[in-house]
Amino acid sequence: MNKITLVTGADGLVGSAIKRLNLPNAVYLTHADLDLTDFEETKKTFAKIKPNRVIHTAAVVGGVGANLKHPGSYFRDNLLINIHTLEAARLAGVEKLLSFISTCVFPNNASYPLNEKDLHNGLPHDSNFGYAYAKRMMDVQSRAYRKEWACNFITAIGTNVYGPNDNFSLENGHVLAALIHKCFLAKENNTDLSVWGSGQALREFVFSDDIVKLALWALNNYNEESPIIFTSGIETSIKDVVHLVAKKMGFLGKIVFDATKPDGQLRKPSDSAKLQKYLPEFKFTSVADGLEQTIAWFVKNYPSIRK
Ligand code: GFB
Repeated sequence: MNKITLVTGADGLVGSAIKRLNLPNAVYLTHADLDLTDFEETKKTFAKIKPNRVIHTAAVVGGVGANLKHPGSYFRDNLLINIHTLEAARLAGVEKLLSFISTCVFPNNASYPLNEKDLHNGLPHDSNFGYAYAKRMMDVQSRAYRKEWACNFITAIGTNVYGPNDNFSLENGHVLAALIHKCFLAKENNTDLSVWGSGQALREFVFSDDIVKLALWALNNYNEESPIIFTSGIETSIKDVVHLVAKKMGFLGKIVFDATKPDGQLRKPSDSAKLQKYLPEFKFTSVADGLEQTIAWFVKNYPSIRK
């Protein structure tokens, strides 16, 4: 019998990357198809589709700017989305569910590199505490459902994911998407390229197609109660990455760092040991290659991009 895989957030960065794979017997739900903050609708939809497996990528996300502006709605909407999705999956008898957390939800004062066991050992960074607590509850809910109902619900922890069909909003997007959009406009309008913060912050940038390969591996092979971090473990500074974006886009103008804008967490290096134990041969796409593919996608699709 062919197993049905339901993908939530199919119009998002990771969801649309999964959709590009054309998985057999997959059902893709976008926000327009189903409002996951509405439990009755969610329960009905899951009961109708009867998925065997779920890859839950839907979330209300944004970069440091959006998180600083919307801690309340990010907490409320992500908590509702996650509680409803996992409960509807349980009621529908889903055999395996994979959901996503991100390294920004770790305690701000955690020891480095961030390790899965430290997820709840301290307060998250103030810049995104609403989102962070909502996402941490997904780990709690997955563990609790495993204990009470033997649900095989697993969680993967992503870092700063980027790629085609990201949200390229100048104000609310994640850094690489926002910088590509800004650089495109600066080149077109012959203006400076303004970068937020000091440029000293470090991030582990992981290409969306890599996250999808790891997600499918986990869906088929990872069954542990504790989360697993999907990271290359390689940090890149914002300063270096903005020069890489400018080079790849042929921008020759001035790059200015706007100290009135937040740096957010200075760094959040995460531990790749668990992933390497399972997949020692996995090869991550380099930031240079991933940026090349993302920029090509952006230039080809502009202006019909999410912004
Ligand atoms: O992707 P980002 O906004 O979120 O990265 P976080 C922010 C870093 O990039 C900060 C710098 O150091 C910013 O100063 N930056 C420079 C910019 N220019 C820009 C710009 O034009 N736009 C943006 N957005 N940043 C998020 C969490 O943290 O990480 C989310 O808040 C999520 O919840 C995401 O988990 C993965 O990496 O700081």
